[in-house]
Amino acid sequence: MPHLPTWRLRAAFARRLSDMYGTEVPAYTTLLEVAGRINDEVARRDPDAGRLGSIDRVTAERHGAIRVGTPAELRQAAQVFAALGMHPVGFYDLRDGDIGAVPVVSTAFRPTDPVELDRNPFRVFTSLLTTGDRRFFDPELEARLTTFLARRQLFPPELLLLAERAERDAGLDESDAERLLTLAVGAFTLAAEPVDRAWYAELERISAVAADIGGVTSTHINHLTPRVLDIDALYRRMGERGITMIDRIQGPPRWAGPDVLLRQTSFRALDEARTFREPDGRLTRGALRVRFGEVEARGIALTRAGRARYDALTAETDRRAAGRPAADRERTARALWERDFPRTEHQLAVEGLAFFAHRPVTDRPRDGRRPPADLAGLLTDGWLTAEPLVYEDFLPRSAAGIFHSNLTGDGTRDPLRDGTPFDAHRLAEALDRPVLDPFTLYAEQQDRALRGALTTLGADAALRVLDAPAVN
Ligand code: OOG
Ligand code: NI
Repeated sequence: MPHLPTWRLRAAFARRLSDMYGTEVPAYTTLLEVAGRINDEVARRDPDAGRLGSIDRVTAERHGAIRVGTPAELRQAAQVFAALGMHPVGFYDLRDGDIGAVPVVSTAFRPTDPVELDRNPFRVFTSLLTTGDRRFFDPELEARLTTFLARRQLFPPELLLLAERAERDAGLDESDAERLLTLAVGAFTLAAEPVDRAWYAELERISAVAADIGGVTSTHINHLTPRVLDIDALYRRMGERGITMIDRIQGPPRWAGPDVLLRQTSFRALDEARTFREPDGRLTRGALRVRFGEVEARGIALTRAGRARYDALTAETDRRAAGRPAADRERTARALWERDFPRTEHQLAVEGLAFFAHRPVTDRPRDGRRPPADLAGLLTDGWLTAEPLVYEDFLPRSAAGIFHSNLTGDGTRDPLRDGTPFDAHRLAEALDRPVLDPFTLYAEQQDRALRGALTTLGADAALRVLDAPAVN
């Protein structure tokens, strides 16, 4: 029987999940329509539209978000994603942001190889409830949560076995693939199981996210996010269709310079009908509103130095725009960016602020001249071109902002208590798999391309630029 390789499983999963989510959240279908139309318009008017990914990749591109309750559940989710060629990248701690702290730590499962990313870049932001964090949960509530979570099974054993096999064999035959996909989509579908009203409400007082994770017996996809080439146009057009978006687009401002990192915005999903079990045992109909719609525009991946520049600009924007309306903030941000951020990709490359794949230019007469031995010279004199690498990850501040703007209440957090220390290392232990560092992945990709390009140019001296700190 034909073998379906990992990437086909991933692409099929992303498509089926999208179809399923469209039946659950109708506004998502509207969002896909509007995003698709805008992408076509941009592709027609802008010859550079494919610079950060082919239009086919961008049209199929989604990220999802899921939330789990225990390290064991996280390991099982990781097994399912490993079957699809998605690995944990990055560590995000959303517990003590100044806006909208939520009791979770997160990672993103995604492909890491550039070829795999081109085939299908599906990624899932995955959050783990930090039940041991005393700012949110006292020991007694933690114990009850642990008991509740230990009794549920998010992923059927048959799915986990198939996923192990798919990971080991880098794919499955057609009938096993069909079974894996059906079970995997099923695991992320909103379950009909009644929600225990009192238990849910008790957790909701602490955090709506805690209730969404620990108040029910299954998990579900929280949102699925398409990628759009002009997010400002999308924001306006969704408003015209009567869908109320949050008050702004998170991330860098719209400006005349290069698109970097990630810009995201979202809207709250409507009430969703759920069955509740009341304290007296009766079943009643009610509604919950925990899921939302989100859309994003992706830009160039920044190096650590570039990211530090971005973080500094964001902090300065916050300082100046504190207490002002969203439109003022956007103007303030734009003015600061125009003052402090490189206005061209070339400048980003020369200053080592963003990641690029360098390609050799071999079709120019050189009159026997040798390539210079520094990256800036190689770029400025036209020996190399630099293709930007797309940012494949998330921004903790935008994530916290998006979580927050879609919650019902602020919940309660006791700031006087200490949080449990949690870092990438501890998350890797919980996962029993390494958590990869996004900066290292981009740097390796850049490095490989640059070595190849310099070898083609015969730029022996220039190979030494690889050791210069500005490169990554
Ligand atoms: C995850 C929120 C983070 C993003 O795009 O930054 C996120 C969640 O709501 O579970 O998806
Ligand atoms: Ni998201």
